[in-house]
Amino acid sequence: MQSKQPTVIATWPFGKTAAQSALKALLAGKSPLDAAVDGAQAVEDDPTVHSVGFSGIADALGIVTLDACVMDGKTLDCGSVAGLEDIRHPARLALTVARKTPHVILVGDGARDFALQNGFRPENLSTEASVKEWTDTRPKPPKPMGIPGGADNHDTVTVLALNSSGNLGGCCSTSGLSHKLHGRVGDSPIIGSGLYVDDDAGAAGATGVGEEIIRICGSFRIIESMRRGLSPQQACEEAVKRLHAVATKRGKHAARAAFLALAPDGRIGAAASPDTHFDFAVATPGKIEIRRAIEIPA
Ligand code: SD4
Repeated sequence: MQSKQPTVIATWPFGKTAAQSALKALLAGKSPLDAAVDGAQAVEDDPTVHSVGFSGIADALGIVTLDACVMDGKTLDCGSVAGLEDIRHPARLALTVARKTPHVILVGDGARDFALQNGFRPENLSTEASVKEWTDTRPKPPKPMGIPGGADNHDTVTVLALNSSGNLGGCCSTSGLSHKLHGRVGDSPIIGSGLYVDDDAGAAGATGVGEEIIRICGSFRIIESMRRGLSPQQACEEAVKRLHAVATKRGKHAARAAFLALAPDGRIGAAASPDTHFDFAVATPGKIEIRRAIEIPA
């Protein structure tokens, strides 16, 4: 088999941190899945990012709850945690769910207990800056939940990695929509919505308003389109168009969402709904760049 160029793509400008760490891990011989988790973890640890991991923006009750999932394109093994409190590395915990349990999803206290049993350390995930941002962006007068898709209440790190053998791995990690209802789960820990990876077709991931992404099974949809022969770019554009069509059918304004895809041969796709300003990072050996996704008119 012809050797592929190791490639990592990751959502948003902070995806640069993720892509750099993941590429380093890939080049050191880690699997694409382990590399993707390393990449996400670098963003989870960054206190300046208020939408992922440590220092994430809290929910409507002021509690930070994290969602994440992982998927291995070779085996289709997957793991996920949702509504996780006090643990800063949900992506690694999702990987532990995949590797150490017969299950796919653990939620809430069960996920937290599992983390503690597996050596994860509990800590307060809020920082002075994240509490200030929570207060400043809090809907006034208070509403049960922030406006989905508002400029400041999103951003998930989704990392897709390809190694030289053509194996793919992916990971998605977020604190979800800020000011979400306590207990709300978005697309990010839902296999097929926030992430889907299959070496036979490709890897895809999402960011944006989870409710809309779940409604169209966004990432699975992209991978199945690629399996039928669409390019990663065509498949991402089709998913955004579908999301808009569903919103129109429901008589709603299309919420912001964006998709990324990586083919087993290294081709990349990205598309977003209007005004999303969706930037993503692309890393290959010796090169890292930020690209802007095409926005599809609603
Ligand atoms: C969610 N999709 O919880 C996440 C949030 C996000 O860009 O990615 N925003 O719905």
